[in-house]
Amino acid sequence: MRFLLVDPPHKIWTILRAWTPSPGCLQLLAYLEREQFDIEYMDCTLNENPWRDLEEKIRREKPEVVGISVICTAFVYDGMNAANLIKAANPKTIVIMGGEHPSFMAEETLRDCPAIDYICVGEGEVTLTEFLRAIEKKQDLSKVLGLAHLNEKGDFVYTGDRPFIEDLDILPMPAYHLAKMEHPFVTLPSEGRRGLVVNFSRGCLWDCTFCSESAFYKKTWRRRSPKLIADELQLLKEKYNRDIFYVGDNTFNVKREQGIGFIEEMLKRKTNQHFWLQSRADLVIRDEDLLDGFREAGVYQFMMGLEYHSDSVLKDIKKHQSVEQAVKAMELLKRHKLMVMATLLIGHWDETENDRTEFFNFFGKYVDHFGLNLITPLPGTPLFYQMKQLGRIKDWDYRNYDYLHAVMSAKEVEDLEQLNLIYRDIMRRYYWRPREMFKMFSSNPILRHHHRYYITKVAFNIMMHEVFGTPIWVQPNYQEYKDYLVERAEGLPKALMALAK
Ligand code: B12
Ligand code: SF4
Repeated sequence: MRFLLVDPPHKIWTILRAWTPSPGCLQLLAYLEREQFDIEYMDCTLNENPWRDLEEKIRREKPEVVGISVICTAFVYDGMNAANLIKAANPKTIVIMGGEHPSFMAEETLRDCPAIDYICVGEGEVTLTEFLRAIEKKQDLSKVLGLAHLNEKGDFVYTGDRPFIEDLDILPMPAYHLAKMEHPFVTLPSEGRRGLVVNFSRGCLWDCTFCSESAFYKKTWRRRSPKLIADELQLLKEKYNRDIFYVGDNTFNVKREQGIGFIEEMLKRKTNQHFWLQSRADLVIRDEDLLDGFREAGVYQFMMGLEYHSDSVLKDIKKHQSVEQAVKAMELLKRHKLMVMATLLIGHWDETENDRTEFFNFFGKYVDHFGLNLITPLPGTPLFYQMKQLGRIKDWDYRNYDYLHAVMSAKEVEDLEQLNLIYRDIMRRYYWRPREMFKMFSSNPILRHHHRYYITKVAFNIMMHEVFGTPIWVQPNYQEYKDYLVERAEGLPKALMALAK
């Protein structure tokens, strides 16, 4: 039986003009490969003609089952469009979708897009394996946990929660050999080195109200052991020439031992690779004595969700962290010559202009990288249900659920476009300050490169767009699905046009 896993056509990560094969997809593929399925992977974003190539592949090869991965809410329409195209190209193909958003919104997604036959709710490896085996042997799918679908009467059916894999070390090495590792988008802009996004753990033990990861993994945390992490990194160095990484783990050092193990392994391997890790302020403080070790092991930056400059907001979003801890963690990182990236949230309900000025002055003083976001009620999170009930969600177009667009109003700012302008204005004020300009000449090569890249490529492009109306950069191979349908109008069923999102 042939199984094709599709990462549908997306816009690449505009901020860095980069892309990465989804670590979750590569993990799924490796698992299926070990189970000896006949598998293939299509990361459409990297194709010359993403929609056409997908359609032609389905027509030509007619895989029995196609899996579609949707890891961000903002990508869900891309996934639905892909499902519609696949069904139009071969109605017999069974389509299963997986990922965070469809897991949380299974019924809504199935009803919105009848071309999706099943949704895998939660972690995919075991559910997908059992699903494919059951299809192969024509067995009863109701026994496969973690599956959602609509029955003949149109009722929503869910087979029940699939328990998490207890030990992530049983998973094979992600299937990098199936990814287009040499594609020019697959990197991170960083001082002549080739980068990649990797992932070594799942979940987090905290429960910040806006966090979809904590909700997806039900406040649990599991990790690959440091030896396997180091094996993966070594493979990436030796076979794929990768030496700089954004480690996507939500909270890398939930347990102190994870940090200690990582440092020991990386010092032993001497691969001369560099890492940007994510953590929390309280954990950075707890592991102060490990910070030099982290640096020597190749870590150059910690990204922390510091979110806001006031304890009342931190309490409101259940950060379980104080402003004092944020300051201490930033100072410690600086003292140990590690860079500070803060992810921050504006657009809170009670926020005033004065709050935003204080916010800007507070974080502007400390951080090397300013990860500004607009608070977003991601489906599945406590914030989503809270805001839905309060009627504060004003934009239901999931494309805008990317932290860069306002989708909820605030008490003083009803208009979402106004909030978007406020966001852009803070970003502009931050990056056009002399302090940030000087970073383009910093003696720290990574900081220098980031700021040169960000200011000359991204900020300058946006400024030219705003002042002279020149187009915002878009990747050359990106095509809106609607435009593809127009191009193909003659050859596709008319009804498909109406479904384009
Ligand atoms: C890699 C990554 C990316 C890559 C995208 C890679 C890709 N090909 O899609 C890059 C770096 C480009 C990226 C960008 C963004 N990202 Co991102 N990213 C991640 C990251 C770090 C890892 C994802 C991952 O692999 N996880 C590990 C695997 C094991 O989990 P998984 O992907 O959920 O997959 C499992 C299941 O969901 C399921 N499954 C998944 N697919 C399928 C398919 C089938 C058929 C089946 C059966 C099962 C299944 O099985 C998998 C294995 O168990 C996560 C954070 C995290 N730690 O997860 C954020 C995350 C997914 N990103 C997020 C966001 C918001 C973004 C941005 C929108 C942010 C921004 N403003 O820049 C951008 C948008 C991109 C763009 N076009 O501009 C959010 C999504 C939240 C949400 N619910 O929408 C996350 C969760 C981070 C966060 N906590 O905020 N991202
Ligand atoms: S600490 Fe970070 S990963 Fe953990 S729940 Fe909060 S936002 Fe999510």
